[in-house]
Amino acid sequence: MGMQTTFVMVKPDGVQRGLVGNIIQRFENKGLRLVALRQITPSLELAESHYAVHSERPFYSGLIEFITSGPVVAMAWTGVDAISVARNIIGPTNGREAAPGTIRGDFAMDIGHNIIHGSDGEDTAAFELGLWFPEGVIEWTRDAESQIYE
Ligand code: DAT
Ligand code: MG
Repeated sequence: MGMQTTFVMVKPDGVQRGLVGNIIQRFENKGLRLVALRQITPSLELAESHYAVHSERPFYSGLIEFITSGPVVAMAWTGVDAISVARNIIGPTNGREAAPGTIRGDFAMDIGHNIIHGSDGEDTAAFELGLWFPEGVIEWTRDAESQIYE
């Protein structure tokens, strides 16, 4: 158990369906802390780097075509065990098998168009954060009380 930062991305289907706000709300509600946020239509190069681990899979070309088809919202979230916590919020890959209450369980009916990506381990998270946020993330801690009064 320890503090981790994980990479999360709302895919083009999630952006087009207007689910970005709902998705961010779930991570905030859980207690994770948003440390980076960026909307971008991924270049072919960025998409291929991100999904390089799947380059030999039969679905790879469709996956690249999908992820470069429009804007995505890339985020970094920090918290204790943030990688597995985020994966639990997201749910398993196939939306039809994902339990209600998870993002994929609530919003997805497909395995490819499954709304959201989350890093699957520490090495993956480090790689993906460096890829999408080469400038690094924002160092901050929450202190709501001091913001309520001037
Ligand atoms: P996850 O996104 O749950 O970590 P993954 O890493 O195995 O899943 O696969 C990456 C993405 O590739 C996944 O979100 C959707 C797509 N994908 C995976 N398996 C697929 C399949 N059998 N057919 C079509 N797309 C698939
Ligand atoms: Mg994965």
